[in-house]
Amino acid sequence: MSRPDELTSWHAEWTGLRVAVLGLGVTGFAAADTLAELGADVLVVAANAQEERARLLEVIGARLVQSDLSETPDELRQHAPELIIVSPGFHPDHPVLAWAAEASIPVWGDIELAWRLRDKVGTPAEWILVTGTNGKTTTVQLTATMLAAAGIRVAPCGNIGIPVLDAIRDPQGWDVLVVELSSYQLHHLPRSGPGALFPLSSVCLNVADDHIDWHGSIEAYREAKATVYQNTRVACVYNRADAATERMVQEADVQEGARAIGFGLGVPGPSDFGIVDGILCDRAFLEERRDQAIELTTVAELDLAGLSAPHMIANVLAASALARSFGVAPGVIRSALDTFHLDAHRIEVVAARAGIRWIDDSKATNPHAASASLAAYDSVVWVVGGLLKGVDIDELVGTHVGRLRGAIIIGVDRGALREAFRRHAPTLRVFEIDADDTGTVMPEAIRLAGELAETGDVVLLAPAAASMDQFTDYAERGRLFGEAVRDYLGGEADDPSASR
Ligand code: UMA
Repeated sequence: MSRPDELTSWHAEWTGLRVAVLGLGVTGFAAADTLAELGADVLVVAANAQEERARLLEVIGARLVQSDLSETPDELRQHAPELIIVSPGFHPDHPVLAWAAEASIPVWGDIELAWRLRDKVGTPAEWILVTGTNGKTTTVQLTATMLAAAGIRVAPCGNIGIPVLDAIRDPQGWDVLVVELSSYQLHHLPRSGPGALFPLSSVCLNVADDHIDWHGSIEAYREAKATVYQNTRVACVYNRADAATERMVQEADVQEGARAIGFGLGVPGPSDFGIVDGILCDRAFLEERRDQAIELTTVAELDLAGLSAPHMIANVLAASALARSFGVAPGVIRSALDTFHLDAHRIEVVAARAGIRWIDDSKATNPHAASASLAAYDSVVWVVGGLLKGVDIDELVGTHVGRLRGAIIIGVDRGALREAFRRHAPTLRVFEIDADDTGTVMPEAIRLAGELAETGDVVLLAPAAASMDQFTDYAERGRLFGEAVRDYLGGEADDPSASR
């Protein structure tokens, strides 16, 4: 056994361990900070390290090597690391990872490191894992809100933007961590051995084409996602409308007694969550033997909270299943949902005027998310495009062409979209924005959308693509969309909250 294998506790002997951390983003900094606190000898290697983080590394006593990492830097070789912690964004074929494999240096992701260190404060928290192509962050937030409403100390963390390593170092400790895991983070997780996770419950919400360029194939992407169910102890929650997720549960190596629990918009079978006559029901965690189903809430109530789009109801059902697996009472789930607010840029109505609603779903960064968004409306002027990340856009266009009044193509990968519209809707009015300047993309798109839209229409930003070609991130893309809409309407918008 190598030394790192034996390191399965915060209280183990980490002092002097030579560790290299790859990357100095949110994850890399949290890993370096944690390892420095443990007394390890930390070298951070990253391209384009942020100045503030580089300065903080000095304060905590970790060293930094800035390198484009096209090959393994000498300083890294000289450090002779016994362990490497890799940030999620590093491609599996990265030359430094190939070097580590050749030199038999163990490579862990931040999630594995956090799992091994989870006993820092008191009794370790239970972990609930959430992955899926779409809906992860919302489901994490819903689950955490439900648990918190029951008085449970809960931290949402992971890919949501809060490193799990920060959560496990909270001085008060937590009862439950609800951990959002990206396919990148899952790719780096071991399925067995000393670093394997044993979550209380887990869910893969759905799988559709995304991040194919990173994983290499849809099969590799699915395989990474399936890791979420490995060793689950209580509930493997899957999507009844997505057979791939059910198969993942069937094929996973779970703990004895773990149950497969389905969720879906139809009538639930035994051991499922679903809907009967507009009532969301739990048929899995029945409290009395004679109960047929437990009422959670109604579609009408979700509508009042802005949560009644079909994919949002699915997220609510999945989150309810996870919360129920930790024993949260149905009445608590209902009241938690009453006060829940969706984050910005997720089907956010930014303005409404003259019967036209302007909706920002900039978070729809892949075709699957955009499809769910489009399906919620009958007549749409669609603002679409950006970085397509190697996924096929043709089917999305073909599926929704009947509900389109027109389309505005933005972003760099316009060719595939142009071709899809030409094939599926040769008479549809389609405009392209050929702008180099970030500041002009949205104003131009909104002006054209305004020309196309008629009363009863929705102008929907659901790009089906990543934003980094022209914007810092999806949040900036959404913010600029909102600003352009408000400028275009000249301050005459109605109250958007009145027109969900
Ligand atoms: N770096 C290199 N070479 C590489 C890759 C990265 O040097 O080949 C360096 C960069 O210079 C930078 C650092 O690594 O110093 C960035 O690391 P990173 O890309 O892994 O990103 P972090 O800042 O650590 O943030 C990551 C997640 N990012 C990615 O997976 C790309 C964040 O998810 C997450 O919130 C955070 O950890 C905390 O867990 C973001 C994301 O876009 C939101 N996720 C993707 C998604 O949701 O689709 C997967």
